[in-house]
Amino acid sequence: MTERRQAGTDIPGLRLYPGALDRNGAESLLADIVGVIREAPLYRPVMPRSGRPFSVRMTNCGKLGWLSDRNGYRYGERHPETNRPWPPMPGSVLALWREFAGYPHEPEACLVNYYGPDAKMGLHRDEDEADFSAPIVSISLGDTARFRIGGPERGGPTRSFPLASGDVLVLGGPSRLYYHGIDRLMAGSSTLLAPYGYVFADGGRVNLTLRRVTAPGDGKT
Ligand code: MD3
Ligand code: FE
Repeated sequence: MTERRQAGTDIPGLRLYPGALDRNGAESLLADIVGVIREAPLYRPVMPRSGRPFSVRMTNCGKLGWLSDRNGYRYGERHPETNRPWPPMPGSVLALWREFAGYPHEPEACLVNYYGPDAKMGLHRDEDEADFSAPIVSISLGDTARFRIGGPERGGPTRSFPLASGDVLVLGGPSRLYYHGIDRLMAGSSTLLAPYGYVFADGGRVNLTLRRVTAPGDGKT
């Protein structure tokens, strides 16, 4: 029998764990994230300079949160609208980092992206962190998305594969700095978000990205 190759395994440092979370695991993680959103509401960032709104809404948990506004991209300690510190990372989120990151320091940021049925994210690199030796761990919840990844240069060849609810994707090594984005959602492909219609109107997808931001060893983290 020919072994089916797992999507993306030829991208150096990328590891995909399809269905790493089962339905119960995904439900319980999502409940924890709804708790985060209660403390730190989803808001709509805008692009630097142009002020053009993102189609994705965002919030964060952990010590640091990723922000975008007219002044640029950066990490900060407070929610831009409530001005309160980000809520702590739930234990369920920390446990996923410890299981999948293979990195001996705690994550400092968990960016929560919410995609309504028509949201997408253009090709970009994650380069606002001071430590690229740590991987990024991504967890997908809800509707399946078509994920696109290229290489280290803008304009190079890209390929795409689906990210479904419960999938964990780890971006380490060279892939940590590759261009990537979300083309579109397969709207209605999951019922996971349905109980939270007051938070996520029309279903959609939640993606968590767990990150190191600062170089480790300068504190006790
Ligand atoms: C590949 N998020 O938040 S997750 C982002 O589905 C982001 O919300 C997408 O890109 C989302 O910055 C993609 C998968 C992912 C995350 C980080 C990466 C892929 C990556 C960093 C480098 C290369
Ligand atoms: Fe990204």
